[in-house]
Amino acid sequence: MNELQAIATGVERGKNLEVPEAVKTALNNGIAPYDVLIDGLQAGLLAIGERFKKNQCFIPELLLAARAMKAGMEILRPLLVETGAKPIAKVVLGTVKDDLHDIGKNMVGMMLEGAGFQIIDLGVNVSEEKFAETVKNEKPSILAMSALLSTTAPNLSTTIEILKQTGLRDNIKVLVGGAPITADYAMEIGADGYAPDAAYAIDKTKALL
Ligand code: B1M
Repeated sequence: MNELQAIATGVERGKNLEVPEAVKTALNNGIAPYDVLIDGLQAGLLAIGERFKKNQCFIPELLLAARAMKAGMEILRPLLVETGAKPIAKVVLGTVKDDLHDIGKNMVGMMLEGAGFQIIDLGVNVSEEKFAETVKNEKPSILAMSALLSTTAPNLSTTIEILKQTGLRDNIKVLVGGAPITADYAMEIGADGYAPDAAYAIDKTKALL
């Protein structure tokens, strides 16, 4: 088994002590941090997601896999976000109300931070009011929202509506993403942009400025 497969298998099996060690080994062997993230950590999580879909594993296994992924991401974080430069722009980031998925959002945050943006991460289960209040107080250039469930995707739309009602919408660009979101859906709800993954989120955020 090569280094990346070892990381993916470790995540899939929820080995939160072994995964950081496997990440360090891969980095020491010269594998790039981004490749470790995508082809190692994320690959493991996607694999367990497929098993979950087929009822071959259950929520506790998903939680253990998510914990192992996060343990590996902590090793990568300083390597992905290292930048001494003045921030390009401020981004408020969060996962919408009723949605507890944060791994993809955290990846987007890390990648944007690495690309020189200042990130204000509101976490998960963020209400429309909390997003609006933060936009009002922090005056970011971009509001970046994740939704991972088809049942929570409409909360992207209700947040945009509240921004309109409170007069905040015109001063900000809204970027949305997450597994159930498509470019068409983003356009339909009045977002300014959509990105299918964390790498594309950087290009899209820069393009929106
Ligand atoms: Co959940 N879950 N989960 N889960 N979970 C999914 C999302 C699901 C697809 C699994 C499945 O059925 N195959 C399914 C959703 C189905 C749907 O709605 N269409 C699902 C379900 C049903 C649920 C529950 C309802 C299960 C239950 O209780 N019966 C429940 C809901 C809880 C809640 O939120 N209220 C639930 C719970 C959980 C856990 C808590 C156990 C755990 C989350 C832990 C955590 O995040 N801290 C969990 C996990 C781990 C998953 C899977 C396995 C992995 C999600 C993930 O982190 N993916 C997932 C199956 C899967 O994705 N294959 C699943 C890796 C991550 C890097 O990808 O988040 O898509 P992703 O992010 C990508 C892109 O989407 C994009 O970039 C990222 C990186 O490339 N992106 C953006 C994301 N945000 C972006 C923002 C942007 C731009 C791009 O701009 C702002």
